[in-house]
Amino acid sequence: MVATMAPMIVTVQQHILEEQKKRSDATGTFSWLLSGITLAAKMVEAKIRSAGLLDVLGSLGQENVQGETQQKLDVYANQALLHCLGMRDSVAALISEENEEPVVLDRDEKSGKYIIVFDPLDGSSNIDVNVNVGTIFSIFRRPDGNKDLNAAILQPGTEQVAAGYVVYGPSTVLVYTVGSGVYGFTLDHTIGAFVLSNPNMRMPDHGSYYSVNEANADSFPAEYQQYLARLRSGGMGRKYSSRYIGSLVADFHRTLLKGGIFLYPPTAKQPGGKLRLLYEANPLAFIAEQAGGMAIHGNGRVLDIQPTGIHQRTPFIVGSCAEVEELQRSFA
Ligand code: AHM
Ligand code: MG
Repeated sequence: MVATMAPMIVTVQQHILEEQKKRSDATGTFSWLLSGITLAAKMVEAKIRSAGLLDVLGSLGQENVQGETQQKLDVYANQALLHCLGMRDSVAALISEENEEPVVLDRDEKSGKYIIVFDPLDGSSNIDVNVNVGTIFSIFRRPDGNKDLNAAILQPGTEQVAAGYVVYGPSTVLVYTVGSGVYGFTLDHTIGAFVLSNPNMRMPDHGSYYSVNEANADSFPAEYQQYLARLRSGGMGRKYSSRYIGSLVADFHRTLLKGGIFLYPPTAKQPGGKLRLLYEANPLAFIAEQAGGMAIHGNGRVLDIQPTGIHQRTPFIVGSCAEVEELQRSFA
């Protein structure tokens, strides 16, 4: 009798190792570093799953550096990432949405090769109502011979060596890129591992959804208002529906899978945009481009912005080429 083999599974760790083998400078350091992110993600997901049972919902009554009230799970997620990544020798600095200043680790230049930027729990105002939230991360290499860590931290998005996000939804999904395509993994609780579920993810060339907080539309610049009117009227040759969760990772994940466009334009209240460049826009822009989509801040590419501060904000428009190019043309 011939034994039947179970279908082969590929865990995220195996996948990262395979990706690294394709590179001549592979030392295993990078995969060890990424394993810190997956470990923290599993800790956060376990806490979120038990959120209704334990006393982890709701606000801690403290404000973070953006002046937003910190949710308890925000604090837990931040500590999990700082702990899991801070223990890796290869990490020189950690930049979190929840910390005003970079966390600089005492590493020499040779071992401390990487700088990691993250939003530990994006969309956390949605937790109390059981809506998807996420973790977003981005990894930079510390330039060789660079002693000034502050300068090394403020690199444009084109210099990212890896980026990804975890969406804590009905399933927990991790999506990442190291600049050679985009891969998605679903957490399999039976074996406690992220398993490859979406190989070589591609954003459709166009889609049928637009995603924006329309309550702000009256204060968008004219180009955005006219563009949204064209989407609604069928003036772009198809009928669009609107979808807005208000949780960036979830809105982005849908846009990656289904196509269409997500916009957070400048508003009267936030003339420079609301979303943060380093740990929200840049990682998702890198993933979108790697999947064949586009990400702009108006008349230019998000990844080309030279950051001037770690918590800087930017207008953020991301999605399928057809929809994003159409908007970009209005700024020409
Ligand atoms: P947060 O980092 O404080 O959670 O804020 C970011 C969130 C994004 O997840 C989402 O895209 C956006 O804020 C929604 O903003 P708004 O409520 O203004 O539409
Ligand atoms: Mg955020």
